[in-house]
Amino acid sequence: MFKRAIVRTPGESMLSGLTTAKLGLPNYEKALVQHAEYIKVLEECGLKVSILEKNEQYPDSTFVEDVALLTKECAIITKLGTPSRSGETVEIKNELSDYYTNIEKVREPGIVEAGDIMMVGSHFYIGISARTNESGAGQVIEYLEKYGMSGTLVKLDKMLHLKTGVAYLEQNNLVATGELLTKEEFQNFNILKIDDDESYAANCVWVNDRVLIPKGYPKARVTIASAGYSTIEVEVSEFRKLDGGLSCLSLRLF
Ligand code: CIR
Repeated sequence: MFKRAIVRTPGESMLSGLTTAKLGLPNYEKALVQHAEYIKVLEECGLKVSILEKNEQYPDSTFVEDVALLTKECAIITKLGTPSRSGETVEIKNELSDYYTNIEKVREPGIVEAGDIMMVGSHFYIGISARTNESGAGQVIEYLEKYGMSGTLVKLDKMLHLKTGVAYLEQNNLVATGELLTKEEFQNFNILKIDDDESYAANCVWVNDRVLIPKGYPKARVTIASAGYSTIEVEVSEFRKLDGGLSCLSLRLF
């Protein structure tokens, strides 16, 4: 179960955030409303939410999930894989030191964004993508092993991050779409398939027996609800315009 979450209010500079989505510029006012709603939903799921101040210097800094991997035993500060985001990790260490005594850090030539890392109990699947390389993933696995956990690599061809297309919902249930449906590594899970036309909804999040899913993906919602989950829809259209999903907007702590 999660107890806390860390989020960061988006700054107006989000309008110049990185994107491949071709959905137009985000509307800042709408993004603020959606972000506030996201926080409310996390609170509804029983989490105490720490809200970091916006940081205009980093247009993508609202996507806090990428800056650290949080496990039950340690926090691992990542090394973001794109120059415009590389400074985002600097202040997170202070924030995490309130909750963790064991804080590790990925170093060059490694790059890792935690959107590429999916937790399944004490095992972590790490996507090798344009943002996470083998050196970075290898360092993460070493740290995990140091604290009695484990990790394996999953090579990605198309997705921005591993969790762009896959989400673990506990009880062996895995939501997946696109290239991740057929990965050998995932064939022992009960796969809940998300169709290509709703692939954005594959980035959903299990939070204390509820599943947060983006608003506007009815087939995905039925698929997840049919597996026995209570779903909560959250509107995140403005973050989607920057390739960001629901999971990217928070760091969840035990
Ligand atoms: C980026 O390209 O870095 C941001 N615009 C979106 C990051 C989304 N994060 C995630 O999927 N974990």
